[in-house]
Amino acid sequence: ANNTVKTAASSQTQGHNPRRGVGTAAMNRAILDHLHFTMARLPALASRNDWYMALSHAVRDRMLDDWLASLHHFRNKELKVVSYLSAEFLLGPHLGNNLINTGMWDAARDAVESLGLTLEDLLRQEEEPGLGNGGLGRLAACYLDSLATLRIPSIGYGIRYEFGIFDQLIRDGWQVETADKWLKFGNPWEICRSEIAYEVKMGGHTEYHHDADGRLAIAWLPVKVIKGVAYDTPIAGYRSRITGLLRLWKSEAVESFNFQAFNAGEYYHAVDEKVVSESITKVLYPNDEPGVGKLLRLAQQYFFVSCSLQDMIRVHLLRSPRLEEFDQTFAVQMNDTHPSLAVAELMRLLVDEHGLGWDAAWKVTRSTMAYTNHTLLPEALEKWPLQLFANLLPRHLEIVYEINRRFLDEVSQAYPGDQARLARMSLIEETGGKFVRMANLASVGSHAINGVAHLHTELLKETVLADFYQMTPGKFCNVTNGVTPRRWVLLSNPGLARLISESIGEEWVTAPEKLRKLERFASDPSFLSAWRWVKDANKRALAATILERTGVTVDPESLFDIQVKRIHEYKRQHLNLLHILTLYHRIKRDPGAQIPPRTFIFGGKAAPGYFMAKLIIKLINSVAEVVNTDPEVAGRLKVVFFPDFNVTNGQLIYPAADLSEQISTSGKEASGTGNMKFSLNGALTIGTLDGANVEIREEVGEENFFLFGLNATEVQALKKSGYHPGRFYEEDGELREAIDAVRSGLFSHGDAGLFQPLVDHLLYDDEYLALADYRSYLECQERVSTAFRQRELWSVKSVLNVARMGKFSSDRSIREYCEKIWKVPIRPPFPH
Ligand code: 475
Repeated sequence: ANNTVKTAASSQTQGHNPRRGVGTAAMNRAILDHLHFTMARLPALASRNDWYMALSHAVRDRMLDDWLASLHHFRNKELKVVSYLSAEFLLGPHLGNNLINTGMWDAARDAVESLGLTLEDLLRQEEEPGLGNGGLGRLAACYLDSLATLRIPSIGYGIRYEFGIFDQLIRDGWQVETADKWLKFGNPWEICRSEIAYEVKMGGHTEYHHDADGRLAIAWLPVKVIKGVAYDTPIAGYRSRITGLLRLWKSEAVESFNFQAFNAGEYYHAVDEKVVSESITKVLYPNDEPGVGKLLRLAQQYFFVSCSLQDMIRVHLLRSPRLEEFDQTFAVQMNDTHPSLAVAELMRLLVDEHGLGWDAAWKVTRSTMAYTNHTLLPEALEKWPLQLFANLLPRHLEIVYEINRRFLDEVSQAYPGDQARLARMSLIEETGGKFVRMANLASVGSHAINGVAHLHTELLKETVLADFYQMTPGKFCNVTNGVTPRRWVLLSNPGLARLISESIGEEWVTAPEKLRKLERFASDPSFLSAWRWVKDANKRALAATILERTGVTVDPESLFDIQVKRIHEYKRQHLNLLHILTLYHRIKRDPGAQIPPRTFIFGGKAAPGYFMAKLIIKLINSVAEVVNTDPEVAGRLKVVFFPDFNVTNGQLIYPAADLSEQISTSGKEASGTGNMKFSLNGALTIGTLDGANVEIREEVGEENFFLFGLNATEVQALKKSGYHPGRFYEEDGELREAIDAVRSGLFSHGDAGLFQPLVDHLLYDDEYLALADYRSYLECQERVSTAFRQRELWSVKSVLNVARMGKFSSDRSIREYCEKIWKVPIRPPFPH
């Protein structure tokens, strides 16, 4: 930068990167040094958290050489930088992952043990940064891992929420939310860059005047200016010597603006202002919240998008003064529509602040931006009430209108006289209140639009974005999601990772297609028994934690049947419940019934304002209470709600599953990524033809996947012909019995009213066709039970699942983004 101070040292730093000592002795020394100099603690008085902090600082130190070298890429004109804009990054704990990716695990473990501690204990100390709701945020985190592993210069841009996703407690069977205070004990992984800060304007109005040269100049006179400060977190690639950058923005008051009238009377007013400014990045919004249009959420979106684009422009100007070439410096990916204000903001920065003409600015904006869609649920498509948008972003509304005017001209040229199409494609919705449609803004402003699984992309083209597809089919492509095998196998399932590596070598970690080599071990009895041993150990570990957290004893020999994901009607946790209720009734009817023991494990958070989802949690817990304590069940069925499902808990849960529940209504789950984590850890899937399930089944083979239910076409047809859930209820005795039991108060201490809303919803609406798929699901579950009786065969299927899951590595997804969308060359792997 211009303000770099030249010193004797600065001329000799480039290219020369001595790695700090990574042996056990050096680590031991570094931990003690940090305990002393960073934590200011004597070893005898240090808490476990002090040791965790000292170790983490020692590890971070050792990541800095690679990181500083990687930051240099941003200035290299030859390298395009991927900028991943996301309102959420659900990272999960850093320490273990960084130890794995940098190869420092053994040294750290030995150093910690030489100090009389265990690495396991220190790992447990970390509060995970839960800066996301679920799939979308976790996907962003997997992509950062892959970008760094593939040595692609990248920056993840987002929001440094002070409170991430709430912690979930279960009280009397109900979900209770508590604040996630992840920063309470400090965050050793981030570095505050006070000097990297930008001002963000909000509110007010615009004025037009002619400048000295007679040109029209536009001034936005805001009522408020907020400062965004960068907090950087290094993201280690797997043995790649490249460290990616996650840059999160924290909002602060602008001193000059707020404190300009600094006198006694204004002081408290100024402090008030500071509180308001800092509130922008206070809290992560839960998804699935009914009642759109929270001003603070729009402010968050604009805030992080503006800081990020200003930062990118600064970086670009270090390379070249020509902003027309911005698209050669950055490829910007918008993770859903949450960052789609970037289209209007980049136009504003280029036109208003940097003097580009509209056409030049539009050309470079479009060729820079790309948009990923993550949902087909029409109610989840973001739109902002026009008045609210106008109040916060008056200049952006003008820009949106201008984009829209020009765009609708193109539409009417392409489709003369098609008024209905114009109304549908407009960036402004005008039927029943006015709104700005963010998916339309993102689509118009991007050169590429992608869905996250093959089926999802096809449905996108046919439904929510059909008009855009018809007009510009070439913009559309599919990139099926993936997950990182580093966190989701190496770190979370070390036993399985070791067995795999001992059998086929270690290449699978970065070349998962090599997992295919496991296929020939599927007929080796001693390998299969080692495989089973690993799974059983994982099940015992989960059983111990379940006992500790819920007081429920579960049998590690039983089939672990697991559904963990956000609670939502379209994901159909209640369909899973109907199966449990049916098994329960079969046992009650015939206490000697041959039912192979099963443990049903649920986990997931409900949006705090989503009543039906919360009622489903209550019902799971209520059924658990009755079933788990009924002596006639005799331990054959256990139901567990594992509280506070998050990344940390996921790392324990996925490796312990026998059966993965992926039972959404076909056509509703965009992709799913939990489905991939389960199968990669040797679970078999019971699922519908939805999202990435379709592709998982194709890969692992239909004989190794339990398929049931209507497909997306049949779902559409049934809905069109008029769906009457009541008929399924009338015609299926077992279904009736299950629903009647819920209705009777059997699970609510006789309170027949408690679950009435859920029952009514199923009988009279059942938007997600749980009753239509019930019988097919039950029959399929019987095939599961039969298969599980033949343990050897089950293990073969389990091995084949893992062997054939290579496609679902996020490395493959990132390579596809590079090729199809970002036009970033794939660099050869780092030789190690
Ligand atoms: C899909 N979150 C999964 C996953 O592509 C898919 C929505 C609004 C506000 C905040 N967060 C959201 C999502 O929409 C989300 O997580 N979507 C999920 O994205 C990754 O695998 O099918 O439901």
